[in-house]
Amino acid sequence: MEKSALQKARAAYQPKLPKALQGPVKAVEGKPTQSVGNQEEIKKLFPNTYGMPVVEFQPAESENTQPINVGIILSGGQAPGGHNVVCGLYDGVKSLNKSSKLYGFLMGPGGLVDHKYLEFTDEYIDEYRNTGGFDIIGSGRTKLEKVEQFESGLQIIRKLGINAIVIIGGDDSNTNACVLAEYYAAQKYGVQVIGCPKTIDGDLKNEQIETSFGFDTACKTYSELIGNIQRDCNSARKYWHFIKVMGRSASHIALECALQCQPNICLISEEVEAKQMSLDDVVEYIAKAVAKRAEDGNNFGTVVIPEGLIEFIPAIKKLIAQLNEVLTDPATGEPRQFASAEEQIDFVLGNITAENKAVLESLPADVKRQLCLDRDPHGNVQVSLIETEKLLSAMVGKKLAEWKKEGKYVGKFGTQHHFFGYEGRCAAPSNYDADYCYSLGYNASRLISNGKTGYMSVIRNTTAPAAEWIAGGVPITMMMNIERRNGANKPVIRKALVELDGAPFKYFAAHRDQWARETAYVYPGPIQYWGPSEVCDQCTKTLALEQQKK
Ligand code: FBP
Repeated sequence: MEKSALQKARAAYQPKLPKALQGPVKAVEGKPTQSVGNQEEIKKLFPNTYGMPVVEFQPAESENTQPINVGIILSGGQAPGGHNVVCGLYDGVKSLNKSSKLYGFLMGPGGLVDHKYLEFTDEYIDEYRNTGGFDIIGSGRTKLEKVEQFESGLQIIRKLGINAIVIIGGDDSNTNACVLAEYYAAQKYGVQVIGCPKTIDGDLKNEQIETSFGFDTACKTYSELIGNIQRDCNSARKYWHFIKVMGRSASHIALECALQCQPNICLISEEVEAKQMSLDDVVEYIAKAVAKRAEDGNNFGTVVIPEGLIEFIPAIKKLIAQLNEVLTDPATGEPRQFASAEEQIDFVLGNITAENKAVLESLPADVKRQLCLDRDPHGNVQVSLIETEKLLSAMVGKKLAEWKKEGKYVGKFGTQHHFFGYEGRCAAPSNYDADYCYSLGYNASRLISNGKTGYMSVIRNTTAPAAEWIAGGVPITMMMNIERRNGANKPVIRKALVELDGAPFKYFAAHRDQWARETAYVYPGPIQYWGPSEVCDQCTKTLALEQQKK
């Protein structure tokens, strides 16, 4: 594989490990744990993996050095640092015993079910150290939830003599990891399952998990791009840039980019919902800011939009909830099958309330179509396919034209549109993500050698220097509650949305009026890998603000 100069230099970077993982470890166990909600139901569903203690690793004189064979799976959307989790796990199992083996299942959870895999070697692993992407083994969104899949996976697990499976994924994939761990434990198969918190969206975090990996690098990449646009915007002074950023339902990415770049406007879906804002309220909020800046002679600006916004507008949220029910076959709990998109849309229109139908009909044709069509395998509306940035800018343009007719001064309104998502998911990991991911992978090897299953690999205290990071594991059941998904109540990991009383949002809310009127742009520039620590080793502003209060 040909390498760029940066890749070559970066390959030599040795990611940092917490002090506790630099030699033999012992597992120190806390008290029994409880799930975040619906304790009785979760306990019943996970009798073998419920209530286990939180584990923290501490340096020890010696440790269990039996060889272990591990299989790893990359699940869902790419996130910078995934390769380093694999490298950390590889180095971790080899450091226990040279004859340990690491297998990679290809193209996501489907690789386990279909027995598609490779065995990692030193040469293979070395090609991928500190690189972005998931191409080391590929990723996929196959949902691992059926007994047939677990049993099919077991055949290859037995054939390869695998002791444990590590699943690198977001909340949905880790929920599935927990179900798999419970199943293998209940069957007494002796196969351990460990999860790893991945997603650029930043919505897999809680009291125990400070951040999901990839969020740092993805936000820094988007912020570089937004900063570049802001500089262009401030140079030409003729466009309003509507910039949608990924993040699925949660607005963490939008908020972090706003904290880094200080755009004129940033919408936060969670606030839109809390304030019960309609689509028209959102449009009016933007249009007012545009008109105010026009009064100052500033016919330009930036608007950052979280991709899941549409799902949080209360009327649309209600509509989506009913669409999800209608699109699920109650007999099987599986998505209904249709011969064509048109047939699916007709079925939907014939089976929703008049109120929801009116909301659906009020939306532009392409948005309407996307809401009615298939969900991803985990039942999520594919919000990245909805062009909210274009929808909003068209509606703002219309509103301004109406105001102009009424004699108000609204200035000129020229627009540009951007969607930043795929641009950031495979970026070369920042030092933070390179170190964090390597530690998560290495740490997973110690959870396995200590006999744990149904745990998520966890590294905490990450705003401190890496040597002081705390390594350990958290039972996945601890993060679970029951939620309505695809027309049924399911045990799932609770998704972390932006907290309106949290420090990052409060900081943003305290400054946004000033940023809206003035041109207070910050241009963060590209991620730096070498140089002064204050340039190269900073975590996200979200994490820094969240940890400050503690
Ligand atoms: P995960 O939740 O699997 O980490 O994926 C994150 C994400 O990048 C979202 O931000 C986005 O909505 C979605 O994936 C896009 O999915 P796809 O890669 O299938 O187009």
